[in-house]
Amino acid sequence: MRVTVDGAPVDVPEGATLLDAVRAAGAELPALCHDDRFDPAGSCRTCLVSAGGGTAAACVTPAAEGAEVTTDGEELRELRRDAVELIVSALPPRALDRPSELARVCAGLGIGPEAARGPGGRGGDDSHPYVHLDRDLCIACGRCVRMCSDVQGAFALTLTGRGADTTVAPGTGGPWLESDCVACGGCVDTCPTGAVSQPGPVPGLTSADPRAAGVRTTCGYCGVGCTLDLVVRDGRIAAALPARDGPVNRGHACAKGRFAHGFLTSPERLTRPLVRRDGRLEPADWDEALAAVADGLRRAVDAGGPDAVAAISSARATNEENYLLQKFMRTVIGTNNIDNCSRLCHAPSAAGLTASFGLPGGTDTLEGIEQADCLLVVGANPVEAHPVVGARLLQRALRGAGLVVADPRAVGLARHADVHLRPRPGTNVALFHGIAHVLLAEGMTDEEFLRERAAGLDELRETLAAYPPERAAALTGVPAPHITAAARLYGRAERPAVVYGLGVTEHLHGTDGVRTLANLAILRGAVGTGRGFGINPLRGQNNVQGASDMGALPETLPGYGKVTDPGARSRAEAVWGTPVPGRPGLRIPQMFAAARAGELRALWVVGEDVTATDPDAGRVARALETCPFTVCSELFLSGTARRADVVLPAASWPEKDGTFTNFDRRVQRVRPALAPPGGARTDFWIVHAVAAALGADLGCPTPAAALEECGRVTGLFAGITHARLDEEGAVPWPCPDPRRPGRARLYTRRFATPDGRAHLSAAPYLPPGEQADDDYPLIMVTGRRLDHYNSGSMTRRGGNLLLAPADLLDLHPDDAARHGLRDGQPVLVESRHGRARLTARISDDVSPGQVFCAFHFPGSGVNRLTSGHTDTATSCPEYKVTAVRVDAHRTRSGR
Ligand SMILES: Nc1nc2c(c(=O)[nH]1)N[C@H]1C(S)=C(S)[C@@H](COP(=O)(O)OP(=O)(O)OC[C@H]3O[C@@H](n4cnc5c(=O)[nH]c(N)nc54)[C@H](O)[C@@H]3O)O[C@H]1N2
Ligand SMILES: Nc1nc2c(c(=O)[nH]1)N[C@H]1C(S)=C(S)[C@@H](COP(=O)(O)OP(=O)(O)OC[C@H]3O[C@@H](n4cnc5c(=O)[nH]c(N)nc54)[C@H](O)[C@@H]3O)O[C@H]1N2
Ligand code: SF4
Ligand code: FES
Ligand SMILES: [Mo]
Repeated sequence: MRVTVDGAPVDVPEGATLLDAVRAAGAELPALCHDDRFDPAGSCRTCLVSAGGGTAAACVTPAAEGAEVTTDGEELRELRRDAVELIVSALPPRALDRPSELARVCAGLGIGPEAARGPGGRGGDDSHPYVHLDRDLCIACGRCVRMCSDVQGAFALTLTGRGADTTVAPGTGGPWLESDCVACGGCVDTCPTGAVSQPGPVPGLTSADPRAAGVRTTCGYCGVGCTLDLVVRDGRIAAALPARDGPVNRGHACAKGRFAHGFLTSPERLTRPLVRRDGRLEPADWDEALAAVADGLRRAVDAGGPDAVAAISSARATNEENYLLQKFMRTVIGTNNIDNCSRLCHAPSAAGLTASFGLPGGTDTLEGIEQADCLLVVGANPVEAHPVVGARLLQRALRGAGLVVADPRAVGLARHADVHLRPRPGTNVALFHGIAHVLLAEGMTDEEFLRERAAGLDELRETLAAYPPERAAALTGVPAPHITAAARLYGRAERPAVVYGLGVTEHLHGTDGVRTLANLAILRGAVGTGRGFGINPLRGQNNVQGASDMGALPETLPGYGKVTDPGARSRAEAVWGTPVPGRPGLRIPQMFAAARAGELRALWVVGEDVTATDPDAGRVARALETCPFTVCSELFLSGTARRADVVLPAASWPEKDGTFTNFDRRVQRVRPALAPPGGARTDFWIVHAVAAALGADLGCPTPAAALEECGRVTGLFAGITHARLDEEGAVPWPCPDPRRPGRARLYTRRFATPDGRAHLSAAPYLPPGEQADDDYPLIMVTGRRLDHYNSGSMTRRGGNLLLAPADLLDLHPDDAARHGLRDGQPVLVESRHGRARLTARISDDVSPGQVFCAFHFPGSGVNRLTSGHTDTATSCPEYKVTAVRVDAHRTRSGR
């Protein structure tokens, strides 16, 4: 559509406003109550233009074909100046002292500090570690409130007071810290005056500020992959601004990526290698530490051959680092004993999605969510674990998409769900079969799709005969009418989307869970169509997709060629110039078992605190103690590092160069904003150095060269280079061709299975590995909380600790009463495997007979409770089902 701005023609898309047109024409216009991230309100009148013979607020006026807009002219300027002057007059003079959008607008209109004549003295709120409120600076534009409701969906803020005294405040009335604020930083980033701001050296800095120009990188916490601009002052991150053109996050972020950077400068950061001497870890220089590593690895190989050595690679580290470590293990040590924490979370997704569709990733791109008319969110809590995606899903539901949540707990999205299914933990397969049964019984399947593009319908139909809703209800505890209602919502939607998480995978039959969930998308023909969202796992760690893509897995090479496939091996061998072992290596649980059995003689753990996060921690600790030589590359002296013979100090994501691959397969750049502290080095440097200490040269001297080399091993990433990413921002794989875009949406023509069809699974429901009994009457589910990240090694070192100071055990009021437990009371939790100490939180977010806790404080010992049961197909631990008993924990004083 073409409009004219101050006499010059400009093209704008359908639905654009006059403000969009003005900006597209390169003209400046104040817009103090507006932000592109939410719909306009049109309340401040600072964006006045003339159009259609009158004066209009540009932000709320739709642009029409041929419209003529004027921004120039003394009269219009005067009107805008009056509007801004009126706003400014209520503020105290200091309001214009500091850089802010308001200050820039005033400068542009020639409004000086004398215009600010307000009395001030309205006070503020600095209870929160990351968000401070200075009421004197608030102009009640409502942007923070709308960011909070329309983007984040937290609804934590409101405007209170009358007339000129109106300011923002938490809706709960009390201090900000105790409000519903989730610390996404949205209010801080939109506030035009700095009234709501991040404390620190650059208060009031926002992503719209010309001062912002930070180092553009990708968040190193979760798999969403938010683009952040890191602004550094005095060697610290002063702000991590959410990039408005971030391909995934579009100007949004969460409490971790946005604010949780205190760990970087923690005095506990490892800055020198440590080597065990006479039983104690002592500081050493790099030469000594590397010699000790080389010596330990050599001895292990001498004593037990290459397969006596294993490495756990880090899903926190970059693609290039993972590529290098697996290359090191395969070509220098000569073993496939390499794995990563995908084993602990989405290995069943990789296996299940490959079996169903052909490739081990989600089927579509997050953008597909925008078209979905029904969301089926299963065993995932994105509001806490993938907040930027969670916020998008919530907005989609608030704007009318149907929402079915399947989770035993009342997670954040469940509050907005049309149907909340609460299966007993470990009964997903029965639930999915119940839904599938209804889809078939009520004719809600896509016959043509099933005929043309799917396989396995007859076998599935036979299995499903045994799962009418009533039987599924008996197995899962979900009332039959809820199962039917969910099936109808999903089954009648045009473009339904499935989003799922660890509540599907971390089970004894996790791979069956993934496959039988995929059945629903196949039955509906809602996958491989190129419209909608298909089925997508919310992968966890910042680079867990990438660690697996790069071949840090015992059974597959970079790009998922099987180590047992001579063709795949020879392709890698041609690039690496050395033979690649053909025997699959050990998976993480098998590594520990081999260590306990005396067969594993050296273990190198990179960036994973296995003593805190692997299940049945007592047995993990025993494995590390039995293993004759262990190395740990870490930021901190974690439980795993404390047990190691050599500890190597590593750099963290804001100190690294490389790439991460997010949950929807987008490869994005990671760029260093800071130097690692002291003698800490990147994992890339460390792997090279260890290889060199063994007399080997791994080639690919830079991360860019490593990614390029990986592209020669596998076509999946052949078209992706650092240079290309620097230009394009993000490129999804598969991307075999540097001149063509990657494929964000898979299978639009055929599935990647050998026969090109999507495969339905007829696996029956089988019960979980752990069962409650009289001794252990409660089922414990473990998972995540918003403010902490996994082992908590990073989020416990900084302001997030103030937001969530301890691991809590959620108990239903009935169970609390039965066990005589009060809210806030210390509680002893015991399972068949160990004991843990937590703090009781009484809440009906959990069902009776179930308890929930996170594992973010290793000291509380949650993973001493979890069992050694693992997914039968992939060895992913059954973290979601542990039988426990609880007891009031008596302290020494006897109270
Ligand atoms: N804040 C924060 N964010 C994180 C992380 C973190 O530690 N903290 N970790 C990251 C990582 S590594 C990962 S893998 C992701 C994980 O992200 P999610 O998969 O969303 O996380 P979880 O909380 O572990 O589990 C999801 C849900 O599964 C439910 N559930 C348990 N058992 C069952 C079941 O049998 N059936 C069904 N339908 N649901 C069940 C639980 O109640 C829980 O709400 O999060 C990532 N993001
Ligand atoms: N009970 C229970 N346990 C679980 C789960 C559950 O749901 N329930 N979920 C499981 C899942 S899904 C996962 S992914 C695992 C996660 O388990 P982990 O991978 O052990 O957890 P993280 O805290 O993410 O961090 C790993 C360690 O890496 C270090 N680190 C961070 N960045 C870097 C880096 O760049 N280089 C190096 N060398 N080190 C770095 C951190 O300091 C931290 O100690 O936990 C699993 N454990
Ligand atoms: S949603 Fe995930 S990627 Fe985005 S800022 Fe938060 S932790 Fe980082
Ligand atoms: S920005 Fe248009 S009325 Fe406020
Ligand atoms: Mo994970």
